[in-house]
Amino acid sequence: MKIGDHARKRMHIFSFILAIFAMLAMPQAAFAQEAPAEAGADAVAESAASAESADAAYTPLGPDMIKGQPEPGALTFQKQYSPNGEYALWMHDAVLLPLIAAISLLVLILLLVVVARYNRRANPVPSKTSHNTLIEVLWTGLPVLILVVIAVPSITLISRQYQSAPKDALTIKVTGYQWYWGYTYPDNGGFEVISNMMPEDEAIDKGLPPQLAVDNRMVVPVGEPIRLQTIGADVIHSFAVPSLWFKLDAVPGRLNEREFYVEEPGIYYGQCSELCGARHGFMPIAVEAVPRPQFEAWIRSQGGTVGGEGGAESTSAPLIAPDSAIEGAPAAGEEPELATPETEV
Ligand SMILES: [Cu+2]
Repeated sequence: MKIGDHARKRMHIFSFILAIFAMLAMPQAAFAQEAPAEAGADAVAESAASAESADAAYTPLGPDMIKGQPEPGALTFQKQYSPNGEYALWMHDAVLLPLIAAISLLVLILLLVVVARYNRRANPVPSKTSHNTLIEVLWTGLPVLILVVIAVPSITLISRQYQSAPKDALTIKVTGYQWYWGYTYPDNGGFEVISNMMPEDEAIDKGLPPQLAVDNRMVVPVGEPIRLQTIGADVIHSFAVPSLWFKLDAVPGRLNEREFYVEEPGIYYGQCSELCGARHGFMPIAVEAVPRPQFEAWIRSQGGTVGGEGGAESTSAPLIAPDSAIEGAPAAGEEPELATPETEV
Protein backbone atom coordinates (compact mmCIF):
# COMPACT_ATOMS: atom_id res chain seq x y z
CA MET A 1 0.00 0.00 0.00
CA LYS A 2 2.84 2.28 0.93
CA ILE A 3 4.67 1.66 -2.31
CA GLY A 4 1.58 2.29 -4.43
CA ASP A 5 0.74 5.50 -2.65
CA HIS A 6 4.26 6.66 -2.87
CA ALA A 7 4.56 5.93 -6.54
CA ARG A 8 1.31 7.69 -7.30
CA LYS A 9 2.20 10.69 -5.23
CA ARG A 10 5.82 11.12 -6.17
CA MET A 11 6.20 9.87 -9.70
CA HIS A 12 3.19 11.44 -11.24
CA ILE A 13 4.12 12.45 -14.74
CA PHE A 14 2.72 15.96 -14.29
CA SER A 15 4.91 16.72 -11.32
CA PHE A 16 7.87 15.56 -13.36
CA ILE A 17 7.04 17.75 -16.34
CA LEU A 18 6.26 20.67 -14.04
CA ALA A 19 9.54 20.28 -12.21
CA ILE A 20 11.52 20.26 -15.44
CA PHE A 21 9.77 23.33 -16.83
CA ALA A 22 9.92 25.19 -13.56
CA MET A 23 13.62 24.62 -13.27
CA LEU A 24 14.27 25.52 -16.89
CA ALA A 25 12.30 28.72 -16.50
CA MET A 26 13.67 29.69 -13.13
CA PRO A 27 16.48 28.04 -11.21
CA GLN A 28 14.96 29.45 -8.02
CA ALA A 29 12.29 26.77 -8.34
CA ALA A 30 14.81 24.47 -6.79
CA PHE A 31 14.07 26.24 -3.54
CA ALA A 32 10.37 25.48 -3.79
CA GLN A 33 10.80 22.80 -1.17
CA GLU A 34 11.43 25.41 1.48
CA ALA A 35 7.67 25.63 1.99
CA PRO A 36 7.12 22.26 3.75
CA ALA A 37 10.00 23.11 6.06
CA GLU A 38 8.17 26.25 7.14
CA ALA A 39 4.98 24.30 7.62
CA GLY A 40 6.99 21.89 9.77
CA ALA A 41 8.30 24.79 11.82
CA ASP A 42 4.73 25.95 12.44
CA ALA A 43 3.80 22.52 13.69
CA VAL A 44 6.83 22.57 15.93
CA ALA A 45 5.90 25.99 17.30
CA GLU A 46 2.40 24.70 17.96
CA SER A 47 3.58 21.63 19.78
CA ALA A 48 6.10 23.71 21.71
CA ALA A 49 3.36 26.11 22.79
CA SER A 50 1.10 23.30 23.95
CA ALA A 51 4.02 21.77 25.77
CA GLU A 52 4.74 25.02 27.58
CA SER A 53 1.23 25.18 28.90
CA ALA A 54 1.62 21.61 30.11
CA ASP A 55 4.02 20.61 32.82
CA ALA A 56 7.58 21.08 31.63
CA ALA A 57 8.79 17.90 33.28
CA TYR A 58 10.70 15.40 31.23
CA THR A 59 9.35 11.95 30.57
CA PRO A 60 11.05 9.78 27.96
CA LEU A 61 8.99 9.39 24.79
CA GLY A 62 7.29 6.03 24.34
CA PRO A 63 7.27 3.66 21.35
CA ASP A 64 4.28 5.53 19.86
CA MET A 65 6.64 8.43 19.15
CA ILE A 66 9.07 6.42 17.02
CA LYS A 67 9.25 8.22 13.68
CA GLY A 68 12.54 7.40 11.99
CA GLN A 69 13.34 3.73 11.70
CA PRO A 70 13.78 1.15 8.95
CA GLU A 71 10.62 -0.66 7.86
CA PRO A 72 10.36 -4.12 6.37
CA GLY A 73 9.86 -4.08 2.60
CA ALA A 74 10.11 -0.31 2.29
CA LEU A 75 11.39 1.33 -0.88
CA THR A 76 13.34 4.55 -1.47
CA PHE A 77 14.49 6.68 1.50
CA GLN A 78 12.95 6.77 4.95
CA LYS A 79 10.42 9.54 5.57
CA GLN A 80 12.38 12.73 6.21
CA TYR A 81 12.11 14.96 9.28
CA SER A 82 14.62 17.71 8.46
CA PRO A 83 14.52 20.46 5.79
CA ASN A 84 17.57 19.03 4.00
CA GLY A 85 16.07 15.56 4.09
CA GLU A 86 12.80 16.73 2.58
CA TYR A 87 14.68 18.58 -0.13
CA ALA A 88 16.83 15.55 -0.92
CA LEU A 89 13.80 13.25 -0.99
CA TRP A 90 12.03 15.64 -3.35
CA MET A 91 15.07 15.74 -5.62
CA HIS A 92 15.23 11.95 -5.69
CA ASP A 93 11.51 11.29 -6.18
CA ALA A 94 10.49 14.23 -8.38
CA VAL A 95 13.65 14.87 -10.41
CA LEU A 96 16.04 11.93 -10.58
CA LEU A 97 13.66 8.98 -10.61
CA PRO A 98 11.34 10.30 -13.36
CA LEU A 99 14.35 11.32 -15.47
CA ILE A 100 16.00 7.93 -15.09
CA ALA A 101 12.73 6.17 -15.88
CA ALA A 102 12.13 8.35 -18.97
CA ILE A 103 15.67 7.85 -20.31
CA SER A 104 15.51 4.08 -19.75
CA LEU A 105 12.16 3.90 -21.53
CA LEU A 106 13.40 5.97 -24.47
CA VAL A 107 16.47 3.75 -24.90
CA LEU A 108 14.33 0.62 -24.64
CA ILE A 109 11.89 1.90 -27.27
CA LEU A 110 14.74 2.90 -29.63
CA LEU A 111 16.29 -0.55 -29.24
CA LEU A 112 12.98 -2.26 -29.99
CA VAL A 113 12.47 -0.07 -33.08
CA VAL A 114 15.94 -0.94 -34.34
CA VAL A 115 15.38 -4.65 -33.73
CA ALA A 116 12.03 -4.61 -35.51
CA ARG A 117 12.71 -2.30 -38.44
CA TYR A 118 16.36 -2.69 -39.23
CA ASN A 119 16.98 -6.40 -38.96
CA ARG A 120 18.37 -8.35 -41.92
CA ARG A 121 14.98 -9.54 -43.16
CA ALA A 122 13.04 -6.27 -42.86
CA ASN A 123 15.86 -4.10 -44.16
CA PRO A 124 18.15 -6.12 -46.49
CA VAL A 125 19.93 -3.06 -47.92
CA PRO A 126 21.29 -0.98 -45.01
CA SER A 127 21.58 2.79 -45.30
CA LYS A 128 25.09 4.19 -45.78
CA THR A 129 24.34 7.39 -43.80
CA SER A 130 27.27 8.35 -41.58
CA HIS A 131 26.38 11.93 -40.55
CA ASN A 132 23.24 13.78 -39.64
CA THR A 133 23.86 17.22 -38.22
CA LEU A 134 20.40 17.64 -36.64
CA ILE A 135 20.55 14.32 -34.78
CA GLU A 136 24.12 14.94 -33.68
CA VAL A 137 23.25 18.35 -32.25
CA LEU A 138 20.21 16.87 -30.51
CA TRP A 139 21.97 13.92 -28.92
CA THR A 140 24.70 16.20 -27.64
CA GLY A 141 22.50 19.10 -26.60
CA LEU A 142 19.73 17.17 -24.83
CA PRO A 143 21.98 15.25 -22.41
CA VAL A 144 23.81 18.51 -21.61
CA LEU A 145 20.47 20.15 -20.88
CA ILE A 146 19.39 17.25 -18.68
CA LEU A 147 22.64 17.44 -16.71
CA VAL A 148 22.21 21.19 -16.22
CA VAL A 149 18.67 20.59 -14.94
CA ILE A 150 19.96 17.99 -12.45
CA ALA A 151 22.89 20.20 -11.42
CA VAL A 152 20.68 22.98 -10.03
CA PRO A 153 19.02 21.04 -7.17
CA SER A 154 22.08 18.84 -6.76
CA ILE A 155 24.53 21.67 -6.08
CA THR A 156 21.92 23.41 -3.94
CA LEU A 157 21.66 20.28 -1.78
CA ILE A 158 25.42 19.98 -1.40
CA SER A 159 25.77 23.59 -0.28
CA ARG A 160 22.86 23.22 2.16
CA GLN A 161 24.45 20.15 3.68
CA TYR A 162 27.65 22.06 4.42
CA GLN A 163 25.90 24.97 6.04
CA SER A 164 27.14 25.53 9.57
CA ALA A 165 24.78 26.24 12.44
CA PRO A 166 24.11 29.85 13.51
CA LYS A 167 26.37 31.32 16.19
CA ASP A 168 23.87 31.01 19.03
CA ALA A 169 22.95 27.41 18.20
CA LEU A 170 23.10 24.75 20.88
CA THR A 171 26.22 22.60 20.63
CA ILE A 172 26.18 18.85 21.13
CA LYS A 173 29.37 16.84 20.82
CA VAL A 174 29.07 13.22 19.77
CA THR A 175 31.96 10.91 20.64
CA GLY A 176 32.23 7.50 19.04
CA TYR A 177 33.73 4.85 21.31
CA GLN A 178 34.34 1.17 20.66
CA TRP A 179 31.39 0.36 20.78
CA TYR A 180 28.93 2.90 22.08
CA TRP A 181 28.21 6.61 21.81
CA GLY A 182 28.83 9.49 24.17
CA TYR A 183 26.81 12.71 23.95
CA THR A 184 28.36 15.79 25.56
CA TYR A 185 26.46 19.03 26.15
CA PRO A 186 29.15 21.75 26.47
CA ASP A 187 26.58 24.59 26.61
CA ASN A 188 24.78 22.93 29.50
CA GLY A 189 27.56 22.18 31.92
CA GLY A 190 29.53 19.79 29.79
CA PHE A 191 28.07 16.54 31.12
CA GLU A 192 28.32 13.44 28.99
CA VAL A 193 25.60 10.87 28.46
CA ILE A 194 26.75 7.37 27.56
CA SER A 195 24.48 5.48 25.23
CA ASN A 196 24.65 1.69 24.96
CA MET A 197 22.49 -0.69 23.00
CA MET A 198 19.58 -2.03 25.05
CA PRO A 199 19.53 -5.82 25.51
CA GLU A 200 17.21 -7.36 22.97
CA ASP A 201 14.65 -8.85 25.38
CA GLU A 202 14.40 -5.61 27.36
CA ALA A 203 13.78 -3.65 24.17
CA ILE A 204 11.05 -6.07 23.05
CA ASP A 205 9.44 -5.87 26.52
CA LYS A 206 9.29 -2.09 26.20
CA GLY A 207 7.94 -2.21 22.65
CA LEU A 208 11.11 -0.69 21.21
CA PRO A 209 12.96 -1.96 18.14
CA PRO A 210 15.64 -4.45 19.23
CA GLN A 211 19.21 -3.61 18.21
CA LEU A 212 18.17 0.02 17.68
CA ALA A 213 16.89 0.89 21.15
CA VAL A 214 19.45 2.27 23.61
CA ASP A 215 19.59 2.80 27.38
CA ASN A 216 20.20 6.58 27.17
CA ARG A 217 19.02 8.49 24.13
CA MET A 218 20.56 11.64 22.71
CA VAL A 219 17.93 14.19 23.74
CA VAL A 220 17.72 17.32 21.57
CA PRO A 221 15.38 20.31 21.37
CA VAL A 222 12.98 20.15 18.45
CA GLY A 223 12.63 22.84 15.76
CA GLU A 224 15.91 24.65 16.33
CA PRO A 225 19.29 24.41 14.61
CA ILE A 226 21.86 22.44 16.57
CA ARG A 227 25.61 22.52 16.08
CA LEU A 228 26.50 18.85 16.07
CA GLN A 229 30.17 17.96 16.39
CA THR A 230 31.58 14.47 16.02
CA ILE A 231 34.87 12.97 17.13
CA GLY A 232 36.22 9.44 17.51
CA ALA A 233 37.78 8.34 20.81
CA ASP A 234 39.60 5.34 19.39
CA VAL A 235 38.91 4.56 15.73
CA ILE A 236 36.78 6.14 13.01
CA HIS A 237 33.03 5.85 13.60
CA SER A 238 30.24 7.56 11.72
CA PHE A 239 27.17 9.17 13.26
CA ALA A 240 24.26 8.53 10.88
CA VAL A 241 20.50 9.00 11.23
CA PRO A 242 18.81 8.32 7.86
CA SER A 243 15.43 9.93 8.62
CA LEU A 244 17.18 13.20 9.58
CA TRP A 245 19.42 13.15 6.50
CA PHE A 246 22.45 13.23 8.71
CA LYS A 247 25.75 11.37 8.42
CA LEU A 248 29.05 12.66 9.72
CA ASP A 249 32.26 10.75 10.35
CA ALA A 250 33.67 10.70 13.88
CA VAL A 251 37.43 10.77 13.38
CA PRO A 252 39.99 10.58 16.23
CA GLY A 253 41.87 13.86 16.63
CA ARG A 254 39.51 15.81 14.42
CA LEU A 255 36.29 17.63 15.19
CA ASN A 256 33.70 17.49 12.42
CA GLU A 257 30.73 19.80 12.49
CA ARG A 258 27.39 20.17 10.73
CA GLU A 259 24.00 21.66 11.39
CA PHE A 260 21.51 19.19 12.85
CA TYR A 261 17.79 19.91 12.74
CA VAL A 262 14.72 17.94 13.77
CA GLU A 263 11.32 19.25 12.68
CA GLU A 264 9.01 17.11 14.80
CA PRO A 265 9.14 15.67 18.31
CA GLY A 266 9.86 11.95 18.13
CA ILE A 267 12.41 9.18 18.28
CA TYR A 268 14.78 8.71 15.35
CA TYR A 269 17.08 5.74 14.97
CA GLY A 270 20.41 5.38 13.26
CA GLN A 271 23.56 3.32 13.44
CA CYS A 272 27.30 3.70 13.33
CA SER A 273 28.10 3.80 9.63
CA GLU A 274 31.84 3.27 9.58
CA LEU A 275 33.19 -0.24 10.13
CA CYS A 276 34.83 0.24 13.54
CA GLY A 277 35.53 -3.20 14.91
CA ALA A 278 33.95 -6.33 16.31
CA ARG A 279 30.79 -4.75 17.70
CA HIS A 280 30.34 -2.09 15.03
CA GLY A 281 26.85 -3.40 14.35
CA PHE A 282 25.83 -3.01 18.00
CA MET A 283 26.24 0.71 18.60
CA PRO A 284 22.88 2.11 17.51
CA ILE A 285 21.92 5.77 17.71
CA ALA A 286 18.64 6.95 19.18
CA VAL A 287 17.80 10.65 18.92
CA GLU A 288 14.90 11.89 21.00
CA ALA A 289 13.60 15.30 19.94
CA VAL A 290 11.42 17.09 22.51
CA PRO A 291 10.15 20.68 22.85
CA ARG A 292 12.47 23.18 24.59
CA PRO A 293 10.87 23.04 28.09
CA GLN A 294 11.12 19.23 28.25
CA PHE A 295 14.66 19.41 26.90
CA GLU A 296 15.66 21.82 29.66
CA ALA A 297 13.98 19.60 32.26
CA TRP A 298 15.99 16.68 30.91
CA ILE A 299 19.21 18.73 31.08
CA ARG A 300 18.53 19.46 34.76
CA SER A 301 17.72 15.82 35.45
CA GLN A 302 21.18 14.98 34.12
CA GLY A 303 22.83 17.50 36.45
CA GLY A 304 23.37 20.03 33.68
CA THR A 305 22.63 23.74 33.55
CA VAL A 306 20.46 25.86 31.28
CA GLY A 307 21.21 29.36 29.98
CA GLY A 308 24.34 30.01 32.05
CA GLU A 309 22.62 29.34 35.38
CA GLY A 310 24.86 27.81 38.02
CA GLY A 311 27.86 29.83 36.81
CA ALA A 312 31.11 28.30 38.00
CA GLU A 313 29.38 25.08 38.95
CA SER A 314 28.81 24.38 35.33
CA THR A 315 32.42 23.40 34.79
CA SER A 316 32.23 20.89 37.59
CA ALA A 317 29.04 19.22 36.42
CA PRO A 318 29.29 15.51 37.07
CA LEU A 319 30.72 13.49 34.26
CA ILE A 320 29.09 10.16 33.75
CA ALA A 321 31.81 7.58 33.49
CA PRO A 322 32.01 5.93 30.07
CA ASP A 323 30.62 2.70 31.36
CA SER A 324 27.31 0.97 31.06
CA ALA A 325 24.96 -0.03 33.85
CA ILE A 326 23.61 -2.77 31.66
CA GLU A 327 25.15 -6.16 32.09
CA GLY A 328 26.58 -7.54 28.91
CA ALA A 329 26.40 -4.22 27.08
CA PRO A 330 29.56 -3.14 25.29
CA ALA A 331 31.18 -0.92 27.91
CA ALA A 332 34.49 0.95 27.99
CA GLY A 333 37.69 -0.99 28.13
CA GLU A 334 36.05 -4.38 27.98
CA GLU A 335 37.43 -6.91 25.57
CA PRO A 336 34.94 -7.84 22.90
CA GLU A 337 33.79 -11.42 22.79
CA LEU A 338 35.30 -12.39 19.50
CA ALA A 339 34.24 -15.56 17.80
CA THR A 340 37.74 -16.99 17.58
CA PRO A 341 38.05 -20.31 15.81
CA GLU A 342 38.78 -23.20 18.17
CA THR A 343 40.87 -25.12 15.71
CA GLU A 344 44.25 -24.04 14.47
CA VAL A 345 44.39 -22.60 11.01
CU1 LIG B 1 31.42 2.71 15.28
